[in-house]
Amino acid sequence: LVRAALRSCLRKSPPIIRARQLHSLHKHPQSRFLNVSEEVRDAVATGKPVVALETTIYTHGFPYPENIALATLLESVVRSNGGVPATIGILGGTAKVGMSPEEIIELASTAENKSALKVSRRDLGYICGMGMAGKKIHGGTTISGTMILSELAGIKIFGTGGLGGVHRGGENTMDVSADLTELGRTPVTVISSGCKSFLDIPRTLEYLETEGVCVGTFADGRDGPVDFPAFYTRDSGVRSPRVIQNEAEAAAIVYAQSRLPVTSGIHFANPVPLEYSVPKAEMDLVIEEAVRLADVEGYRGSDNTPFVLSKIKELSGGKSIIANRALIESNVKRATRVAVELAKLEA
Ligand code: PSU
Ligand code: MN
Repeated sequence: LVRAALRSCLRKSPPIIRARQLHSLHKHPQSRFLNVSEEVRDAVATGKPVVALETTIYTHGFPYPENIALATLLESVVRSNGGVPATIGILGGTAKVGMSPEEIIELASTAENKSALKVSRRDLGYICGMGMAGKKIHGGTTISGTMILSELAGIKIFGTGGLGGVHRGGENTMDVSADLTELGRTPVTVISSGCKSFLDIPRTLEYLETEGVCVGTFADGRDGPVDFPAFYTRDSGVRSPRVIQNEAEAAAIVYAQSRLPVTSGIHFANPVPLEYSVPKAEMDLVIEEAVRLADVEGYRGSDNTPFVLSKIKELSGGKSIIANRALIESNVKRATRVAVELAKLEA
């Protein structure tokens, strides 16, 4: 009787079943809502360094056709540094991890008529469900949306431009990017150039601490305290909680955290390359004006970030676009090197 009870107990053992189901999800992540390319599936299964790339920067950030040139550049940066790129977005209500060049062109082309949705955690069920109901919508995934899909596909490293944050006045509006809560709950490492200073950077860092997110900034041999970068500029006036020197240190942190019962994400900030940094005072003026216009014209909620970004572009001329492209490229290269170091540790 005891043996029979034990046997039935074992059979029901939920943690083991759950672990197996999770494992099989990573091995066979396909479903009617999620499509992972064969190349990415194979790379994940064989421990190759895979780097996730988001698509909101193409649908809501860069204009067409520069966005397609950027997407192509970023994929080639990953490959030439020894990684496998996984561009992630939504096509007709299906989440795609590892989009083909044709799929990227189809999604990026929506920038012309702004027909794609900006997809963060709250929008994933909506856009996939609408696809099932016959309304095929395309979507560019934000950092939050891209992290969820990366994790489902077994991808641990993700390189992009800038992180969302607590908006100025967020203590009243409660406009806090879903990127921050996602970093608190999803074990993916995001490498970006920090956040643009149209956001409240001190409150953003406080929020990330509360969410349990490790935040470190690459110093590359610089001594002394290092600022958490403010996208176009290396200084934000706010110290980075942690400083790391190189990709090997970053990978060791990712590896250690994955072996500990800590399931939050990690953010490594990569300061803009010096030769492309825009003087802070110059950028501050532009940003003040962009934030003022958003307020006057009533751009709130998820429309706020794209509006402010487009005004910054307009007011700073081509300069911000050049810096933007240079820093994304540098972040994606950095992300690939971290993924390569991590693959060595996991081999
Ligand atoms: N910040 C930038 N560039 C961007 C974004 C933020 O400097 O392209 C995009 C990213 O996709 C990010 C999203 O995940 O905006 C955050 O939007 P929101 O602030 O509405 O959460
Ligand atoms: Mn918001």
